[in-house]
Amino acid sequence: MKITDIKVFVTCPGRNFVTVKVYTDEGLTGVGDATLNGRELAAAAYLEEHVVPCLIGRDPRMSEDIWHYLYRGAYWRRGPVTMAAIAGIDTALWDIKAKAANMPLYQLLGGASRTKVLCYTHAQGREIGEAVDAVGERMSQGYKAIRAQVGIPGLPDVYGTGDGTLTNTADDAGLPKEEVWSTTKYLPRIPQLFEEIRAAHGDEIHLLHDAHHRLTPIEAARLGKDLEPFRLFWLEDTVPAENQDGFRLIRQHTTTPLAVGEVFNTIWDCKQLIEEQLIDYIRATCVHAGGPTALRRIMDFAGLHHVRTGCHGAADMSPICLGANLHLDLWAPNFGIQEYSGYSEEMLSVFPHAWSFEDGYMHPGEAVGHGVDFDEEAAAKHPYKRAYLPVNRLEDGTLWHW
Ligand code: CS2
Ligand code: MG
Repeated sequence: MKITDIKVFVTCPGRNFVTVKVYTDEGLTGVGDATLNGRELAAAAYLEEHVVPCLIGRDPRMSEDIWHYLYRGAYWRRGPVTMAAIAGIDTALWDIKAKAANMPLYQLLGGASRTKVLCYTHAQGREIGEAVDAVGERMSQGYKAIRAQVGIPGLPDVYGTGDGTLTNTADDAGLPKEEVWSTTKYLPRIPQLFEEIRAAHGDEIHLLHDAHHRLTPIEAARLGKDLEPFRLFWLEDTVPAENQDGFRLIRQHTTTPLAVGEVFNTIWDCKQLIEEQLIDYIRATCVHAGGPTALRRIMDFAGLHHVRTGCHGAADMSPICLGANLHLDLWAPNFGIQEYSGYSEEMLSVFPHAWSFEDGYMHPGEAVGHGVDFDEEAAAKHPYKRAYLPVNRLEDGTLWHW
């Protein structure tokens, strides 16, 4: 079998997605997600200008060799753009391989280790009461695990309290929106939030929270301790994780489970965190971590160290990434949970899919391949629209972590 063509599509059905489509001389095609929120055209150009010419004529079944050709062969290894581009190709090749084998991708990985995939979704509110009600609404939709976020008095915009659709964000000039942050105002508010959620909804519902990289290790330790009575499923992205050592101090102070990794793009970003069991869940996801070839290595490495998977699944990775994640989730012996923040009907119109949601669980479906397709005609109706993730500053103007 040979690759005859590779096309890269950038479409914007409510937010931008980058899709790779690989064509073969046997008529099989595969699709992959290469979306990099706020830098979509960088990933698309990397693919079109530097990757596609090298792959025409190669055997698409040689996904391992092609992965290393693109990783080692680039010389300039790692990084979000490179790894999202590799992910798009790799996911498409696994799609083709599973189609050629006439089976769903999870069967190719080793079969199902469970009958369904526990997922979690988002609930938020500017006021605690609103967030408590939003958790109740999600519970009525069948979710067994819910991430709760809340506005902070005195701060106009706070991560996770927007309209929740994560559509394209930019200011009126089409540039990054600027938000304001205060950890001092944030820290006392979050235990209040979870005290009221537990009081309203009991102890059974799994609760999660995302600090979105904004704390120092000792602040994260404080928050983890303060949240212990509410038995969170996990506290996510407490501190920026370039310094993996930073988690050692948090670990020493709290038993609240820790999750990190949605921004990681190779196993090297989390090797120490996993080896030293400084975290409980690894959030690496197909599109940012280099595709199924790389993600299953991270999953297996995590499994050696009591670390479970918690793939990132916000709406800024396409339904293709979610679909591929679900196959890895169904297979992985150390599966933990899958994020599913949902997609609009407009987004789903571009990505016909076999995955399903029922009563708080998902399943990738039994379609051959990863079970997600790309409707080129529908995509053409939604041209790319430049957008950015927000930028965050402290109240004194210091550029901070968003
Ligand atoms: C968030 C993401 O879902 C999450 O855990 O951290 O929604 C994140 O804000 C976006 O993926 C950034 O593009
Ligand atoms: Mg997050």
